[in-house]
Amino acid sequence: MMDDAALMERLDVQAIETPSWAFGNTGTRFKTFAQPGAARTIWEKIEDAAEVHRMTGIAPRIALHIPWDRVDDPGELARFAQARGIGIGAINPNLFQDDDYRLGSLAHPDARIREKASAHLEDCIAIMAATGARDLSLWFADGTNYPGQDDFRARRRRMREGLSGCAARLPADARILIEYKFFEPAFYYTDLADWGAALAHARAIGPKAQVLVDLGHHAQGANIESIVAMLLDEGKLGGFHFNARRYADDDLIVGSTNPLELFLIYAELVAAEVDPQTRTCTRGVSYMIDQSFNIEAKIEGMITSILNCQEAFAKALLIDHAALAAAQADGDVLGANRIVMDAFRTDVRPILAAWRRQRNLPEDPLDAHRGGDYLRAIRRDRGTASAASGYGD
Ligand code: PSV
Ligand code: MN
Ligand code: MN
Repeated sequence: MMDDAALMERLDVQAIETPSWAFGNTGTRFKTFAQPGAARTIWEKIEDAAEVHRMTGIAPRIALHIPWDRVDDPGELARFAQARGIGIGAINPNLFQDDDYRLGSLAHPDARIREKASAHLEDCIAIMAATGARDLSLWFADGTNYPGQDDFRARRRRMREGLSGCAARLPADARILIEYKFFEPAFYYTDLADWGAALAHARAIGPKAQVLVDLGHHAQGANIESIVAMLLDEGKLGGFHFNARRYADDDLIVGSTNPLELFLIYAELVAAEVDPQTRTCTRGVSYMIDQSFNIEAKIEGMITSILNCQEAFAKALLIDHAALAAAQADGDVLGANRIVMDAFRTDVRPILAAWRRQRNLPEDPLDAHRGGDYLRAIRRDRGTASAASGYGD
């Protein structure tokens, strides 16, 4: 069992990226509700991400989506972020909102469209090189809607070729994270529908490719923590997109409806660190939020998400692994379960408050933000920008 001092030290290493797209006026395809003070530009999104980091101490990078984020001079952007205490996180190319991508991007039947998609990936790689970003986070809308529309194996080979070419162009120490999603926007067949499809590509490509797990991208009831354990064991877990889902790809606040799932995921990460066979596999894992806030206050939503991750991690650190191994070896079904659930049920809020106090962070980040000068200033200075017509616009 971990004592308080050791727990606090472990909490220091946690870092979660915030996504630029959560700070602007994004919503659903039905309606986007504009909010006073919502960020209008990438510069303002960086300012907001810096506020989240100031309040929580564990959100030191902002992930970008290209070209939702207009990046004319990536070096300048990185310096702007650095001056505000944060760095540039994963670069997310957008290969799904161009008329040319009607039949896909890297898996498109027409070589000219595949080349266009690869050229966009190269542009994103240039942004990585200029900003020091380590991860190129790849999600594809590629798929088909009807049987016979295209050839599964041919599409898979085109996807493999495109991904391999992309990985080969990465800067040293950078990697592609291959994100899967079981449906949408294609409904009959999705080129990267599950961890198996992503893992097969990542293994074939080698050390520069890993798998990204987005919590919203699985069928109802899927055991995501076991997928995490398996990918760690394969040395192929690259990162997370945290959110909460009930029906589809809901992108709601992580831990709001799925606190146990989030805890069990962190429990697998902690367990893999305790295990000498997988210890090194946990080191490179990236943690990111992939959410958008429509009816809730955006910066508050992000602070809440980050704090939910911190709480889940702290609880996972409390699991008594020696006792758990003994109960498992004894076949003590409910004894083992109780050890895990005891950690989940522990109220870690006092120790997290103490952790913040010791690090000169606000003891209650949400209250501090609500009552702070930053929120007042952005509401006053930014006004209410007109809401975009769709997600991410
Ligand atoms: C797709 O549903 C996804 O999860 C991908 O990560 C995109 O880049 C992101 O959402 C956009 O919010
Ligand atoms: Mn995602
Ligand atoms: Mn998603």
